[in-house]
Amino acid sequence: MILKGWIHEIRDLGGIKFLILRNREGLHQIVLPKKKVSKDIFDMVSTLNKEDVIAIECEKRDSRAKDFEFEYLPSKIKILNKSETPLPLDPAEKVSAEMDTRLDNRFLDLRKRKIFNIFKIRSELLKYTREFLLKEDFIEIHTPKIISTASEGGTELFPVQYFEKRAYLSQSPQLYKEMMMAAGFDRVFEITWYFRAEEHNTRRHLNESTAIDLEMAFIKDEEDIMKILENLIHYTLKKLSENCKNELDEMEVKIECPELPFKRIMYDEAVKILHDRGSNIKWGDDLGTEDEKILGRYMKENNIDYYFIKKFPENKIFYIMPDGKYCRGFDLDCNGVEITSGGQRIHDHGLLVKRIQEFGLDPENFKDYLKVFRYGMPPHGGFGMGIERFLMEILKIDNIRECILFPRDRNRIKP
Ligand code: AMO
Repeated sequence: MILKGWIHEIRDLGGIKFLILRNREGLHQIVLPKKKVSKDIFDMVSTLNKEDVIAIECEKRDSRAKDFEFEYLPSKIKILNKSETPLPLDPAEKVSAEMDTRLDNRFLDLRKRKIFNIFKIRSELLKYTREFLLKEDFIEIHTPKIISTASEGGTELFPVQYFEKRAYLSQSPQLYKEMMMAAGFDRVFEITWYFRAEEHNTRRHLNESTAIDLEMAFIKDEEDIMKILENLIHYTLKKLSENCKNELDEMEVKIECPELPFKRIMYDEAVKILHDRGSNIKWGDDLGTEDEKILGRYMKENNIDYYFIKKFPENKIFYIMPDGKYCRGFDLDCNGVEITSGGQRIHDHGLLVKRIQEFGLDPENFKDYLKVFRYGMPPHGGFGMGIERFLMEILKIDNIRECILFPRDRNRIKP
């Protein structure tokens, strides 16, 4: 058989040498007893460097080593490409590295098993998301990422020179997914990019992030959306726990599938809990990072990881349906981190214009969007779930930068 991969480690014990080869499947032990392999191979192993790429013709046999089920006896070793030394980063993790060094050398960082696993699980998560939503009759769409006006209200946009015009990178497919409701698609989803020129430089913010965005028509209220969301999370977590056992074991993570339905907590109730625990949040304020954490701790004490916060004050965002002094928007938080927000939207043109004005925005800037509401827009709603935020919570990862291949943050636009 032939094994191909990178040299992870070389051990020379005099009468026997060991090569540890790494590839997508994991680590493999190559044994070279002086008496059993040719002198050429035995000598050439000493000329190899860590991270050289090699192909080995070998014979497989059971291993007595505690870390390996099998080992391989080589008859031929071919160097496919040499690696330079010293390495800027050690994928064998004998020496740990700072986050910046890791991200500067991300291709080497990604060779680490635990890091590779994050992206294997991310890929599986998106597979099961698609599987669930397609089964629920959603249509996958792709909307423009170069846009002419803000979609979430005024700020936080990256400008782009679009020939002689000023354009922006899309913050969210919000307005387009709503247009698809007017187009009669009824149920759509998009696995999409968010570009947000936020100044935050935190462990949970990226300037370029990805999300699962969804919109559905003919809903009764926001509960219809929340049901789809909790079922989606339940389905994906169950599938991941069944099908990614090796990756999760290697990462020492256990996925607990949350019970359905998820806990619902009203905004007023959340504010009361926060006041009892020392927060000075005022009624009408959005929950800040610190408030989210306090609430997360309260839920954890009650053995709850995933919980909805609903019945927010009506000033949440202009396109969410007001309901007296409240609105039909919701957030889904997990362990003190907001992973999703969504709600029922306004579908009446007159009310939407009024709300845009009340939020201090100019309806002129929303002309193309507003037009859609004049010719038959059904009641509708949806949500946006941050993929990196969700992964952070599933895999108990502390820094969001770990959950995207090449993070873009306040200070980083390369590699
Ligand atoms: P919102 O702005 O709350 O809502 O975003 C939805 C979800 O996307 C994730 N997210 C982010 N993740 C990392 N870094 C960021 N800078 C960042 N910003 C947002 C979060 C968040 O919960 N249009 C609405 C959704 C809707 O109503 O359908 C929206 O964009 O997990």
